Formats: sequence, C-alpha cells, structure tokens
Amino acid sequence: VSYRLFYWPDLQGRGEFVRLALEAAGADYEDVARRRGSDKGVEAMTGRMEGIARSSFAPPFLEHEGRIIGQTAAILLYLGPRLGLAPNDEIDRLWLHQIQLTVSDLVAEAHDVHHPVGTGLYYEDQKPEALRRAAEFRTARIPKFLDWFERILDENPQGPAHLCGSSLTYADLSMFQIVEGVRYAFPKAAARALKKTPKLVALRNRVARLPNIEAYLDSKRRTPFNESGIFRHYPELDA
Ligand SMILES: N[C@@H](CCC(=O)N[C@@H](CS)C(=O)NCC(=O)O)C(=O)O
Repeated sequence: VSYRLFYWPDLQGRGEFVRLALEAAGADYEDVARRRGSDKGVEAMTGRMEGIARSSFAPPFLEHEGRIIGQTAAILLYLGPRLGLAPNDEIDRLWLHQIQLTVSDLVAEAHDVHHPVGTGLYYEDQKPEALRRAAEFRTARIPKFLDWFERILDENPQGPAHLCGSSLTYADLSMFQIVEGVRYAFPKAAARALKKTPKLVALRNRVARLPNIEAYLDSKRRTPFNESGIFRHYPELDA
C-alpha cells in the first residue's frame, strides 16, 4: 500500500475530502482505522498521534513514504501533484490551496452549527444555541460560501468547468462533497441557495459521473451521511 489514510471509521467527516481525491485518482491506499489487524484499527490511529515527530493534532492524517501529514487542506496540498489533481504552476497551486482552506472554513462552520457551545458536549445539551446558529448559517453563511464558489467558477479564465485551470483538481472533488453535505444537512436551505449557483451544481454533477467516483459512491467504502459526521440532518435546524 502506498498511502495510509487515518480517519474515524464510521463517518465521512473531514476524511471524505481526502478519500475522494485518492479514489478519483485510483490511488493505492488503505483506510487504516476501518481495517482490522495488528497495525490497523482506531487504536493504531490514536497510537500514530503520539510519540513520533510531527504527529498530527487530529484526524485526518496521511502516512506516505515515512512522512505524516495532518490537516485536510495540507494533505490535499501534498497529494494534489502526486495524484495529478493540482496544476503545475506555483501560484495556481496556492490559489487551489486557498480555495481548499475556504472549504475547511465552511466545514468548521457546518460543524459549529450543531456544536455552537462546545465540541465536547452533546448536541442535545446545546440545542437552543444550535437553533440560533443554524438560522444564521442557513440564511447568510451557506449562500455566501456557495455564491463565492459560483463566482470563482464563473471567473476562471480557463472556463467554468473547473475551479482552477482547465482540468480536474481536488477542490473540484471537494465541491461535490460540499454540495452533497449541505443538501443532506439542510435540504431546504441548500435548495434555495443552489438555485442561484448553476455552475456549481453542474460541477457537482460532472464529478458524480467520473467513472472512479461513480464506482466509489456505489461501493461500501462510501459511508452514508449520518449524525456523527460534520454534515448532520437535524430537521429542526433546517426550519
Ligand atoms: N482543521 C483540521 C481539523 C481536524 C479535526 O477537527 N478533526 C476532528 C474529526 S473531523 C477530530 O478528530 N477532532 C478531535 C479534536 O479536535 O480533539 C482539518 O481540517 O483536518
């Protein structure tokens, strides 16, 4: 195995952005915490976060050729050129990274909607605050993020088929996941916002039809969305 991905086994979460890149490229990888065996499983993952140089703060992280790389956007920055999912030019790569960091911001906010008071508390213990946070997220933040993705597609000098340059990148794959995620968690708010972002929806549809992605989505490796992940469907938060 060339790449070892470490992430919580039963949810898509942040690991999914990395999985989509590995799957789209047909990379040889192992989803370590989902496997059983001596150096596999969740214990192997938490073990890999201690007692080594440059250990990661939190999953996801990647092991490749003796290196450990944490932080979703940094993992993708590393994988992009290796998997043929990033442009060659340095400034284009920085732009792609900037887009991915914005995806990370959106993901953090989507998480904080159901955990506005504390990451260590249950959703059930922060429901009134979650209701308030969700209202703002639905009406202001989802449209603001999605409109920005639409705008950068529209303004791509190489055309609106991709976010950066004229071929597929890891950020395009992340757009698929963002659209799926907001549709799952906030179906009504997402439908409203996505009506105004046809190029983003078209990109999502093209990614879904990529042969490797189609095969992945049909496989058991794609965990369904659930209420342990980042994008959670609590109907009261999509009022
Ligand atoms: N900014 C990091 C965040 C990583 C993160 O928050 N990971 C979560 C799972 S999605 C976790 O395990 N957090 C444990 C903690 O923060 O203590 C990234 O994008 O990778």
